[in-house]
Amino acid sequence: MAVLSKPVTEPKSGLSPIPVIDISDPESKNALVKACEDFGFFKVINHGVSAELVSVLEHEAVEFFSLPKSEKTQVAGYPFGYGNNKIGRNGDVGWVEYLLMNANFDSGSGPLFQDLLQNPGTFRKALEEYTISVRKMTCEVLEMITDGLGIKPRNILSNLVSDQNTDSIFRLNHYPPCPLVNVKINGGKNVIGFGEHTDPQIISVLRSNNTSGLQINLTDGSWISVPSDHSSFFFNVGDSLQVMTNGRFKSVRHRVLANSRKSRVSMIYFAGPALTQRIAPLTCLMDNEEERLYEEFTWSEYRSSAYKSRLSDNRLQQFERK
Ligand code: GA4
Repeated sequence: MAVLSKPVTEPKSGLSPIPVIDISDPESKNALVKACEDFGFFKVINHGVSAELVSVLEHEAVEFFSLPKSEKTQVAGYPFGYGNNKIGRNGDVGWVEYLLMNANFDSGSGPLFQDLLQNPGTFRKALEEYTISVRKMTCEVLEMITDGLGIKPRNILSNLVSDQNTDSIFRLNHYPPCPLVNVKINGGKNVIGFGEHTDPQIISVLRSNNTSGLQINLTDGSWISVPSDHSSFFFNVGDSLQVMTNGRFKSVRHRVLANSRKSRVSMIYFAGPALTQRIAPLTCLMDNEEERLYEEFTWSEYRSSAYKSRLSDNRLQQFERK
């Protein structure tokens, strides 16, 4: 199926400008803040997440996606479950199949495919261990960010994610090789894996295999490719963190281009707050005369409005203060 996007701008050549942050060094806190301000995006190394854990989960994901379609569609569902080509409910499509699930295993609402696989226990265990470990790393990063911002308490952001009612989700994406990738359709539009969008949550943590495709949008409007790196994690600021920092951090637009030769497998942890959490600019971060750029909302309100939108919409616009 051909899936269309706006014409693709060629990425800038040369060395990648994407900030690389060593989180084993507490001094990285200032570089982290700068990355969130300048790009809303950074790569994390020395993260402490076990490579074994990652590879077990990737193996399970590959096994799942190689099942016959008739089996995968047995766990199709909305919002959680298997999906193919359709993204969300409002007409967006992409060259992608995926599994979306609740990442809060504490809430007892883990994934829904227990009966599907030959060895469902292994898949579930890998998912649970991975999300627990990635959540821990995410909390460390958020605490380094608060240190870098010079605000207290240092768990003011990490608490949102470690809350027992956290509304965090986990996504496994499989982008099969796309034979149409170099074919220009409808006047030069290209096939897209996952269309441009921002993430509604606080922060998202992506890990992929060594197939490229991810691009981010810079503040000057140009797109750059993110060189793949299977042993690192890529973080992107979400809309909610943009609001909490009163626009100081950028919720980065990103997209995935289809690849003509190789499969891309990515795993993304979307760290979200509890549904009742109020999202508003943090007063401890604002100067005396600074104006609040956003109206306050609860995560539940924002999530429902986001899920009614199209992928590429500017979802924060309606919450901007006039
Ligand atoms: C983008 C971030 C996450 O992948 C996601 C996506 C969700 C979906 O795939 O169902 C949305 C998209 C995402 C934002 C706008 C709405 C909802 C698709 C869509 C068109 C799971 C999420 O939380 O928001």
